[in-house]
Amino acid sequence: MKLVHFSDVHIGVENFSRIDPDTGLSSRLMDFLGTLDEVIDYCIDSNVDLAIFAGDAYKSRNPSQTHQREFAKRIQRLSTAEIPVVLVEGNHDIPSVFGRATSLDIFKTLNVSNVILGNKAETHLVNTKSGYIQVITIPWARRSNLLTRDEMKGLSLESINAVIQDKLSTIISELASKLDIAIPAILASHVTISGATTSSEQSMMLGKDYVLLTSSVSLPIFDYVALGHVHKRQTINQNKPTINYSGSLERIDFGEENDDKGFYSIEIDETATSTNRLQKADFIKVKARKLLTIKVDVEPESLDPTEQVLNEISKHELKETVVRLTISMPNSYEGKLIDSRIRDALKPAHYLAGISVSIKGSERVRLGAEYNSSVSPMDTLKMYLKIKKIPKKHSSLLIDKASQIIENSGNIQNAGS
Ligand SMILES: [Mn+2]
Repeated sequence: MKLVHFSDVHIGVENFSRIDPDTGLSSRLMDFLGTLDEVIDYCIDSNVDLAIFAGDAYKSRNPSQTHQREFAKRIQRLSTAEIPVVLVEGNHDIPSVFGRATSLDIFKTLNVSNVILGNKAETHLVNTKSGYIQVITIPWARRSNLLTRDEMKGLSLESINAVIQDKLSTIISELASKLDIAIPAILASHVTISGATTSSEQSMMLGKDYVLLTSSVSLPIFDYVALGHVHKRQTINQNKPTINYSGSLERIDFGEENDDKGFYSIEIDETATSTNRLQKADFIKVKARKLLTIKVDVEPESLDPTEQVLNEISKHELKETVVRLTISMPNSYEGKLIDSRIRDALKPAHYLAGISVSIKGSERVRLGAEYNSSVSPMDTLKMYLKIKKIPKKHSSLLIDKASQIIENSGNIQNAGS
């Protein structure tokens, strides 16, 4: 039995984007759809028995119609190829307001064949070409689903998280205890597991998540545990059950510059006994957009700092990359860099994320369009005002005004972690 495990597609992340002149769409949307296509192509070409999507289809809880259409197109391809696909809801798929539809609900509403919606903690018995498999889905937990308002009263966020962790662990072990040991079983969840490592800049995640212990999910009845939410792909547990985060399909910020992106191809021997069904869990790389930091340390004896920077740039293949340049140099070279020549040399890149120059320990930031996607507009403004040495009474007035404008412009920031 062959399975594919992927997650964190995040359609709608459009940082480092150009507008594609042919389609009018953001080039980064094409990137995100392109890597998702690689997953779907693989599923169809290898005729897999089951695809597991471990959550976070979109960036926003309110994805645009275009984003929804493009995701649905790809799920439809699996459906038409008669490959069952389990869609586990992630935190980005679930609205914060109780009662509102999630962005994946539509597949259930339309009763799309071969699509199994993992919108609650339950066991699905999936009939595949190679026989039955049991899939326990544990979507991202809305607090209000696990705790009543009374239970939450007076509790700190930490205590609420502790209750959620407890309840989820109990739910998983109860569901697991009812599994049929004669049939392959996997757990698919969108969740943070303690011990998972994140990339250094994790702009899509915030620190307020509940966290499950590895022991809550590493139950021996599972042949494989397919996780989503953490964008860095990793193996949490090597032994039975193998527990993997497949990670996001695209790089979202420079913290992921050196991370491989892709999905897992799983092979389960459905005829083996429960103790050794898992045959293979191979990570398959996709062609995610490359992010590249070029660092130049201008030496005190350098004759021409611009030449040294250009020389360093020339060592890199810039085509198709999102590039950022960081230069550090002694203060004797201040004002000696020829900006236009440097920018010309960086032109072949898909996108210039920014140029920063630091002089003898003091940071001079030239604000590129998106020097660092994890820095919020407010922080960028504060940085700018500081660099420009704007007097405090003026800068606080500007910050006030800016925050009003940002608030009024609505939901331009991440819809959530
Ligand atoms: Mn997530």
